[in-house]
Amino acid sequence: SWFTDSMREGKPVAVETRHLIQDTLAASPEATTPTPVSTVSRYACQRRTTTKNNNKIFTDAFEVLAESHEFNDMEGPCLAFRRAASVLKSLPWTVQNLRVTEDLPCLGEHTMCVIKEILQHGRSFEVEKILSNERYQILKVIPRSKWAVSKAEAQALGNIIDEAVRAITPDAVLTLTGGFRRGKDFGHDVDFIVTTPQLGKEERLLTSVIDRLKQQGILLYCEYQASTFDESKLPNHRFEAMDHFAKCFLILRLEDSQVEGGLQTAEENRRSWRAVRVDLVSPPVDRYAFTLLGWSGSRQFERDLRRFARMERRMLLDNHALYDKTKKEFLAATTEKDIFTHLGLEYIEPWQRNA
Ligand code: DCT
Ligand code: MG
Repeated sequence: SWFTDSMREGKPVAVETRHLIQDTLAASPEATTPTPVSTVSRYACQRRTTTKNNNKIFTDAFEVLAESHEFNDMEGPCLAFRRAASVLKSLPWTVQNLRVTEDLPCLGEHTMCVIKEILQHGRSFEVEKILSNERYQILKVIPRSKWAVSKAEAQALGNIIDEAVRAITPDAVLTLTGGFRRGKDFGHDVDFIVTTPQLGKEERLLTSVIDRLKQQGILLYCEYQASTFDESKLPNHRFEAMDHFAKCFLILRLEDSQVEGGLQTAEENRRSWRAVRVDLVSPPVDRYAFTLLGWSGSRQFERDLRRFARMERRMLLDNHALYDKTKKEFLAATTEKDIFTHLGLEYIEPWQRNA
């Protein structure tokens, strides 16, 4: 099995993990003891998580459990399994015994039981039961039925949109964000941010891009949402999943000839083009850094970044702004690094945000 294979590779059992905890949090006595103590932060924004997952056997099981709870509207346990999976994804080593998990955060009784089962039997019976459940299978088919987009296809789309954007506003900036910015090889869509140096010009830009794509005959579907962003309504104390900037959800027709190495379609389905989902968001330039950080994900990373800001710094972070509740002032940022600095966090590269 995968697990015994990785055991044979002889990966170290208790490798010291990187210490990412800073200032107040690092003042715990363990931080100064000479023995290597695995200090993994309970916040994903203080962990570096690449796309290389050394604990896939466990995190795949947790993902099934999280989904199953999600399908049953049980948000609490769902989040608990996602958090546990996220912690294991950040480890530069494979969990090989229960003892090493004792020092890890976010692992509850239930997740420990699953880890124990997998360590003993190479699989979890609870997970297998869910996988054989008909309701779970049906609900699972719905998200699976969508085609995954490849990196080459994302790049090809980037070129097409970049050309459209530049034809309209030569000094506009287009940035690839979402999972592809984090170095993922596949995604369910391609996310881009587009803005212009002149404040206020960005919203019209998006509608012009849509018109151009339509004229080119490659726009298969478009849902446009005008900006509802109102600076005077900041800071936003209410949690909202999405921002108020102008955005659109598109389905574009991507020609095989535009993609290096060809399309990712199965042999039997070979045709000269395929439909790809694209998200475009267009914030005013002074909000660009917040939007980039928010749209780069992962969802778990974003969730913990906001939670960290609120719980550890008394700050409110969203895709629009960062607000310091103690100083009662907004903290401006032109880059993502500025935001990490304001939060007193070490900078985490996009490819280390796959929490
Ligand atoms: N996002 C968020 N909260 C939401 C929706 C999105 O914080 N409710 C952020 C996280 C990632 C980014 O926006 C883009 O969203 P997705 O495309 O859904 O995520 P992704 O990481 O790009 O995943 P995929 O690779 O499957 O597209
Ligand atoms: Mg995406």
